[in-house]
Amino acid sequence: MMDFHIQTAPDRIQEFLEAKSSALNPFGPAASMISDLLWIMLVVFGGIFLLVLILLSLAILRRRWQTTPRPPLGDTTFIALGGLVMPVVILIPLLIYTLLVTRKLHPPEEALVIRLTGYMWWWDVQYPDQDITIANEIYVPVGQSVRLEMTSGDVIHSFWPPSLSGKTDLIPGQITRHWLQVDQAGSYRAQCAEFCGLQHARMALMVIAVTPEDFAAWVAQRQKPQILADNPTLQQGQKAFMDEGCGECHTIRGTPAQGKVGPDLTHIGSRSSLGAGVIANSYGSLAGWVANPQALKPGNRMPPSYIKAEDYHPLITYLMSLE
Ligand code: HEC
Ligand SMILES: [Cu+2]
Repeated sequence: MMDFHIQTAPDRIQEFLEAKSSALNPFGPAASMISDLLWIMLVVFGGIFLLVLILLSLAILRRRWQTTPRPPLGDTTFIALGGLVMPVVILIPLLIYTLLVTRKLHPPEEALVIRLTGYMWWWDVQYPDQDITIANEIYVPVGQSVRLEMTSGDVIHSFWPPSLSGKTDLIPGQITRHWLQVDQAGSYRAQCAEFCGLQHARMALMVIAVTPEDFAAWVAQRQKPQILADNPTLQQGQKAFMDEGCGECHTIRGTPAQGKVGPDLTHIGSRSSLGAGVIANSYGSLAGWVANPQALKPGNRMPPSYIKAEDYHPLITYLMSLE
């Protein structure tokens, strides 16, 4: 007798669709500074653009009004003012302001440390002090400074959560740092912002900000290894996972599966999406992904699997039970 353990997806899909990702709609101090800078530049340069257009129109029209020819370089003070003094007076303060903002974007020493490693085409996320590994999503407590220490396992990627902060590259062999702080609980979408191959566009990452209490509860939950319940369906599913070689590439903590090629699956059942934001996680989409990951994300580094029909439901049920 099989027990059906089918997750309802709507709340996950909702979370996914509502994830904020606009640089014009900041939800953290870093994003606010960047958007202020953006607006100031837009107003100043928009004003200059308008002024230039007005002067240009006047110049075009003047030829029709004036009949006496003028020397080609008429008014040199106008050229000196408009071409030299004005740009210096406008650009130097803006340059200083930009440099000051850039300085302030450095992450503080006192911060929650998260290690982020980019791979083609997914994100490995580790909390070294909490001993937690997840993938494709980052949980953070609201209002707390987070320092991302980032690197890449293959090519250059770039981390960009538009409504939270700026962009920082993930570079193989180097550690780059990024300051993340979220003011309001919610889901925020980040995206790889450096072209990194075929599925670059499908390399999203969810930043989920929760209250400090919820974060503490989340940490306690994520620290637990997976202990197999005394349930024949789940046991059959776990056996299928090991027999099919999934554990060569994936880790499920508390089991013999310790692979590091693909995302850690210790808590795959609670993941909001599969394939780094390709599809909301549900029983159906997970079954589809495992059957043929190349259909959902062509070119990704997971091969199709050939699982026995009778093992299929137990395997997916087992994976969904890993919360
Ligand atoms: C050759 C290594 C390899 C094998 C074998 C493998 N996978 Fe994967 N798997 C990957 C990689 C790499 C990804 C990430 C793909 C991406 O998003 O670009 C992945 C992604 C996944 C995901 C989505 C994880 C997430 O967070 O989005 C699931 C679920 C999964 N694999 C399950 C399985 C199962 C079940 C098996 C065995 C039938 C298996 N994998 C076999 C490499 C592998
Ligand atoms: Cu990338």
